[in-house]
Amino acid sequence: MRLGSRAARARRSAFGPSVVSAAMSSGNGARSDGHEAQAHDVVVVGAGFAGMYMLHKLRDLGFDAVVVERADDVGGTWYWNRYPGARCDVESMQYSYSFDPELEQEWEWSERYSGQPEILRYANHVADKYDLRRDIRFETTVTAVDWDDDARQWHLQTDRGPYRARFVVMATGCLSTANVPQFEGAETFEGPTYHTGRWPHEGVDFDGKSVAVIGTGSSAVQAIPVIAAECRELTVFQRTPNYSVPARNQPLDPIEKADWKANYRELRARMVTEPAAMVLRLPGSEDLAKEASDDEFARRMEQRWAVGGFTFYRAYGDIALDAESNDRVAEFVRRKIAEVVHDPEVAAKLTPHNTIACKRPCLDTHYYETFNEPHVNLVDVSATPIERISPAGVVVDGTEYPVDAIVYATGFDAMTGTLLRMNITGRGGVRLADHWDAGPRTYLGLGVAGFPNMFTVSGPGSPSVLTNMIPSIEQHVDWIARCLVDLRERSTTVIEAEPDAEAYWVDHVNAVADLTLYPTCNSWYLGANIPGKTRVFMPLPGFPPYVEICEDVASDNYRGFALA
Ligand code: NA7
Repeated sequence: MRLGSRAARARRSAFGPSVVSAAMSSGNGARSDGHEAQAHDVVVVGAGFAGMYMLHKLRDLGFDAVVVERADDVGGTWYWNRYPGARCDVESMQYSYSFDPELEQEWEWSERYSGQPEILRYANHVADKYDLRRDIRFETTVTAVDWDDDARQWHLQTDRGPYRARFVVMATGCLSTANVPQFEGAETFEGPTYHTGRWPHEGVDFDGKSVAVIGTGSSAVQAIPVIAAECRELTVFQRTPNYSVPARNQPLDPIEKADWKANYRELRARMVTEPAAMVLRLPGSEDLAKEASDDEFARRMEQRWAVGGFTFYRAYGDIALDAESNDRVAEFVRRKIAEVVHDPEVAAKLTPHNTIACKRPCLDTHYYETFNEPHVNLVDVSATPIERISPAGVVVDGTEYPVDAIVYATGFDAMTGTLLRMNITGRGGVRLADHWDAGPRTYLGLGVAGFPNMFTVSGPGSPSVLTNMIPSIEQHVDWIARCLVDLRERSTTVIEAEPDAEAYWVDHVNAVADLTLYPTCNSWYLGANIPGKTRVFMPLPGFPPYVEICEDVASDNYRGFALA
């Protein structure tokens, strides 16, 4: 009954026949190659967790929506990042959708933190349960997105034909464009190469092989112990040492799982009152680390180290704010590295000296311990960068390290990379790449001035990557859906961020970031990992105040957006 009525509603355009028929009759629907553009109320780009929920929500509300996705199945991040050891750093009972209590109750997570295969199975389960695939066009890559001011709609070009829509929702993920450094001679390497974010679905076997891993970020920290266990010899090329805290992964305690399931509503409500949209195993403290006595500090940090996970970083309220407190916590981790790693020279190389947690914090399972293995080597490339890749291996400072395979754990062009590669052109032919020349500019991380009817999910300027992504995604999708319903009810067809509101928001995000220690090191949050990328802190710290502002803006007739 419910499905039937939804299908019936979905058959017509939620904005009436005007979108489709006007566009068709304007002649804009036909491509020169004769392909007729598919017309929809909304085209969603990306079928990860954001795109899947957006589609489900839009269909439920009676909109005619379609998703285009470059992969051949759902899952987004969890479709692509299949590297050995890939695992979510957010605990599994919290890294899941909250929108349907039935889904919450029926799905069984097996570990404290879910591995990639289990999360991908969950994504597939969601796609099956809500019959999402019928409105997802797989293996379809968007090549251009142009706003048509006369027809008040977007034209999307894809490698599988054109689309038209009143609205576009960019559910393209924050870490979806791989960063592969352009090492001289890379193409001459005779063995296989892999990027962690574009890992093949099958056929990777490191048994008996000598493997290079380039990079020591979150992905490498997860992959290195697992690859080391598989291969004959592992050589890690490290440019910047990283702080990592034990994850303490383990099978999920059935009592804990039952407790979450019995109290999901209350716990979900609590999650969204937390700065990173997740409930920690030990409550965050507002105490100041620099004021704690030595005994108290040691007791508290040891306790959090033993519990594992992000709770470590909330031991004190000023870790992300005060350099002295931050260094006290950093020193605690440095001492742990020295305790764990047997060879003092290796320990020294693995020891970071920058601000802790200003790069994306890593959680691990036996990361530092892995460097005690006799077949694991560490090459410091901080002072002497990788010179080139030879047919046989990696060359640093004139020394060739021969390997059978190279793993690039070199990260992503985060938050803006995928959006900019889509060739988006807004009002007056302005390119998004030009509008964002000095760094991304958004209003609330949801809209961009000059780019009407385009929404970004967890875009730059929103808390996104500083939070548990699924609640952040749900908050954005719910906001966008509410907005589209409000526009439909008011027969409003265009919504666009006002330049002043956008400018105010960019300043606000910078001002909040400047209160923290985040801008003090070269992280992908700042775009500092991509040569030539403008250095701007992209996400907004603090989930609860952000949610409040979004609610307030919507309730105040979408303050800061122009409605036409
Ligand atoms: P990251 O955190 O950006 O890590 C990339 C790593 O690659 C990092 O250690 C970089 O060193 C290193 N890197 C990048 N370019 C080079 C070159 N040219 N030479 C040597 N080393 C290099 O990406 P991840 O995939 O690990 O993490 C992203 C995840 O964060 C995401 O999947 C979420 O799980 C959270 P650097 O520090 O820049 O000196």
